Amino acid sequence: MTDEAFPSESGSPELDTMMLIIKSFLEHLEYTLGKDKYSATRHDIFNALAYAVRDRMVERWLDTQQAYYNEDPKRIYYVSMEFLMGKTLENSLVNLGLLAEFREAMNSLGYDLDEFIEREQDAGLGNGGLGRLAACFLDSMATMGVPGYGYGIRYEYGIFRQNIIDGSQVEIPDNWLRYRNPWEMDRQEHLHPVKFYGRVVERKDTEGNTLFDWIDTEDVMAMAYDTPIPGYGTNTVNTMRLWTAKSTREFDLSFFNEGNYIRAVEKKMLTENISKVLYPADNVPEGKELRFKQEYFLACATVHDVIYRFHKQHEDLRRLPEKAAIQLNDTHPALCIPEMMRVLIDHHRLDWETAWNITTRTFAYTNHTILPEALEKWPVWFFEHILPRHIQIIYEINDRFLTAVRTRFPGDTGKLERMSLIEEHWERKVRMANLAVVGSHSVNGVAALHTEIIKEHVFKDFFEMYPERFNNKTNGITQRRWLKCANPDQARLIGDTIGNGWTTDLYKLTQLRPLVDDPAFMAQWQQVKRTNKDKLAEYILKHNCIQVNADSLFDCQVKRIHEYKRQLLNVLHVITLYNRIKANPDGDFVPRTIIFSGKAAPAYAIAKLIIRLINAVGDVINNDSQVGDRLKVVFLANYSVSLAEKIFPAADLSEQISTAGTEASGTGNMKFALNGALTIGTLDGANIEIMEEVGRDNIFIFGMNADEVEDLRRRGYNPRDYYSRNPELKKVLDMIAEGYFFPANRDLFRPIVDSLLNQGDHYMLLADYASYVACQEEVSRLYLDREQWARKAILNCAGMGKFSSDRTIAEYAREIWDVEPFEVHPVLEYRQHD
Ligand code: IMP
Ligand code: B1N
Repeated sequence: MTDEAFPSESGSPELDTMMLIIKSFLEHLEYTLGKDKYSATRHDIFNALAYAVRDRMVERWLDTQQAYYNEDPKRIYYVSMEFLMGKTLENSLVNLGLLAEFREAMNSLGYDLDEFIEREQDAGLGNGGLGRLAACFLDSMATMGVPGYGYGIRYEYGIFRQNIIDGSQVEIPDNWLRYRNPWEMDRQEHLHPVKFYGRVVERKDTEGNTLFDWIDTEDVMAMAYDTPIPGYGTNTVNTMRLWTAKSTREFDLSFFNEGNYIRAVEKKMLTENISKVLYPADNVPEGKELRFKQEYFLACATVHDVIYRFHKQHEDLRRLPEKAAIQLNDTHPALCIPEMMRVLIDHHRLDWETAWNITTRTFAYTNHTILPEALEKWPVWFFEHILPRHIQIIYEINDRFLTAVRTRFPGDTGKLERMSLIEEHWERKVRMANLAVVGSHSVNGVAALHTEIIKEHVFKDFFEMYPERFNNKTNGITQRRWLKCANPDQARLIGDTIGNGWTTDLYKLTQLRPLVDDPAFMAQWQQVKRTNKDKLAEYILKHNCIQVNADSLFDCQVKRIHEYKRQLLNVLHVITLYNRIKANPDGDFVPRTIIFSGKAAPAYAIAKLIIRLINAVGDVINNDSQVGDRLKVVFLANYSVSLAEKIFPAADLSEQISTAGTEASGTGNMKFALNGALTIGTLDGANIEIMEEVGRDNIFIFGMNADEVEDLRRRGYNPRDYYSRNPELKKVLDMIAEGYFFPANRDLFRPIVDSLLNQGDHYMLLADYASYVACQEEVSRLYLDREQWARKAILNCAGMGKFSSDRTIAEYAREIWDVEPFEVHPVLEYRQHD
């Protein structure tokens, strides 16, 4: 709808737009999908609609890419094993500014746009926060005119679908491509070979230099699929490029010689397994060979593409750092570093120092976790077997690096041991975090506290050696998806009151602050929340068959199930409330609906048991007529981007209760607050910065801070002290241990209580229990005063300016990437050059 380009046909530009949409939709239904209105399924209608929307992006997409080629700005490559995009239709329409037009066009054909917005499959190519952050960053880069690309893997199966059967998690494969993915375009011509296995031979060239040939390899092809990423209200459309594994044309001749055609074909097919499935572990690494191959597959294809694009316009690779920045989303793509070295040295014949200089100036690394078990370490024998050339390069990097350490800190062998890229235990391993730090010019954490912790603990030695490399980039979220799309009523109320500037400048929300004294605004605000809660209550009734009281406090903890996130602490509080009601059945209690949602890694037994416990506790409480609607416990199955979009707008209370010092940042905390929920949380991750922005009076903080946690651990923590001294806590734990919530198998939940009382309660739930329960009492008291509550909710939303991913990306652009916003001019200007 390049309205400037064409004179109006009907005399009304709106009508022209409508006609174009309808025409485009009908043409796709007929010519792309080969259907008419009699044969079209709902999937067909969705696909035709999606193609019509994609058409609206394509011109701007080509123009953006052409403009990048012509003007040659520095490109930013965000490399990530995960992109948790969720649904695309509504977000694209919002960013293109065509939501109303498409709604009307579909209406005139007798279709309800919302049905198709809802029907779309989530693209769930990620586990949680890290993958969703990558998706928010793509939206912000496109919106702010950063010439950015997302590089990842096109998994055929994304994060599993979670069913709850008899209270337990059951995993169902996510066959998200079954009804085709209308947003992607395959790029058969962008095909890179990726080598595995084989051996390295040395030879001399005519000048006597040593060259390395990696031969007898088994090759896989990486083929590109591109998805357009439209900015909000701009002409910029960036690219997300995902790689899929294709077998090479060659068959294994040895099988042919044996006359075994089928074996040859089978082997060929096995190589395509590399991009088959996303590993469903969040914050725990998967030490599997296939995962290692996936990581190298992404690294190799991406590095080749970056260099290929650079080479289209430049000769001299020494200029690469001026023209490209590569951001590593955690260490998962860190094999890019030795791969870049290999390409520069073995293919382009650069000397080591030049190659190293180019590499370190190009790469930057973001750390997302300090959990020691989550830091990636790959066995040296994996390298020797699968990437024999890379282990040579890593050894060389390490030799040179350790020489520098020795020079800086003579005689400090402990330091050498700790900083080495190789861990020398009974099984030698490559420490991927050390590799990423040494090979990058920037290392950042994702919230202020997290960055302090990596400087003082995880990377202390590295910080001493390279202080200038370390910096903080507090995470953010895109307000286009998490407010404008997810919560249209609140977005409209805000827009009607302070205008729509907040969609691209979230700090504009501060203008809501004075409105806490405006009774009319307050009433509308409360009405919006109530409507959202009614909708979620309907969803709960439909999916869980539980009737919840929409007037009760919606108390939500939605995130991956992990011990450090302490869903179990929340459960202890729930049982405490239950016991109080039972002890005082006629007492006055502030009614609560406790909502949980989240997936457990399939191999994480205790996390799965926590899901069972939540459901078992829910069964007892929800069916106890003495409790009534004063307390309900709901576990919503299959937490995903689209379920999150339903929960955040309906939440009153956001549970952010990780042990201080364990949650790197969190981003759900920001989504809740933006949608007008109050936070109950520890001084962990970005909660601290949320408190700074909304004010100490507008957030519920409890428990130990990170220093106190460390202190207590050093002094010796004994969970039994808390158990024996607190009768309410003791009773709760005894009930779980004795099978109160599962009489059919009274020992079922014993391992949970054991982990607390007999295995050290690593995340210190018992130490924070009393403070948490007391803080929850304050929450309930405040909820009785609905006006005070709404005031604080508004002040939370008003304070969220800092947490836009636009701010985060602006900081990366200025402080790490050194890029300026690049303006793509309206379509017409470029067309006229032709
Ligand atoms: P890519 O980033 O390598 O995918 O290239 C992006 C865009 O750059 C292409 O779609 C073209 O618009 C433009 N481009 C690439 N090569 C050329 C060329 O040789 N001449 C003009 N434009 C080019
Ligand atoms: O990254 C998010 C943070 O907001 C969260 O606090 C942090 O927990 C999360 C291995 C991870 N850290 N590490 C992972 C994911 C998958 C995997 O295989 C680790 N995820 C986080 C965004 O910064």
